[in-house]
Amino acid sequence: MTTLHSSLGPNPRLVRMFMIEKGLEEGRDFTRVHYDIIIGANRQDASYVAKNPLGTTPTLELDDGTCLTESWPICEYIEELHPAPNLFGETPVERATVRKWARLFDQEVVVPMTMGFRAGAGRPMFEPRMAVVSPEAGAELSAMADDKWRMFDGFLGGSNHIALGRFTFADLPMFAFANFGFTVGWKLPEGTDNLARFIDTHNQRACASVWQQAE
Ligand SMILES: N[C@@H](CCC(=O)N[C@@H](CS)C(=O)NCC(=O)O)C(=O)O
Repeated sequence: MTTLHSSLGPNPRLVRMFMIEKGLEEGRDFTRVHYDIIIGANRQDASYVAKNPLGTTPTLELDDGTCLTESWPICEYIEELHPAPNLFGETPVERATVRKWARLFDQEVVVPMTMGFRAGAGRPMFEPRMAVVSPEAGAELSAMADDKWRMFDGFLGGSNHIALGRFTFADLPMFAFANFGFTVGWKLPEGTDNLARFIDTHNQRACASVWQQAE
């Protein structure tokens, strides 16, 4: 059976949310292996690093042993196998639109937010395992990420969907990284009422349950 190698954190949880949205059930459609990333179990397990040389989660291991990594391409793979409900767009233009928003969010928010976290509150966990910028640079990156959260608040406006006016993949990274932030003491930047409403709305979805489960 397909195995999702997973852990705490926004990236594996993004894939788990996507699977729930696709109606895939743990135990029936895939198995899940959990790694304790707080203690670095993911990077100490040689058999896991053989599947994903970066040692990060998630990895989707297929029946034939192929290991897919990177949360977004894993979701696109799942979309191809399970086209309904459609979450990446029905037409080339729709797909380009969904990918545009996801890429913009990845580059403008996810990169500075995660680098800022690793240099700040996450430093004891990450410094032993990867290059981390100085605390001062980390604070600047976190402030840059907050500015870009404000930009996304503006893009959302009165909608609860960043792309296509309906629920798509592009909503999930925003929801996942906000929830990740909340678990590590981050708060929505001032003046992001649209984002607050967006999060409240998506908290009602079944997939939000991954943020309420102890792991
Ligand atoms: N770009 C990757 C990021 C993967 C990643 O950084 N995963 C985190 C969990 S959210 C992780 O494994 N952290 C523990 C570590 O780096 O040791 C993706 O989209 O899947």
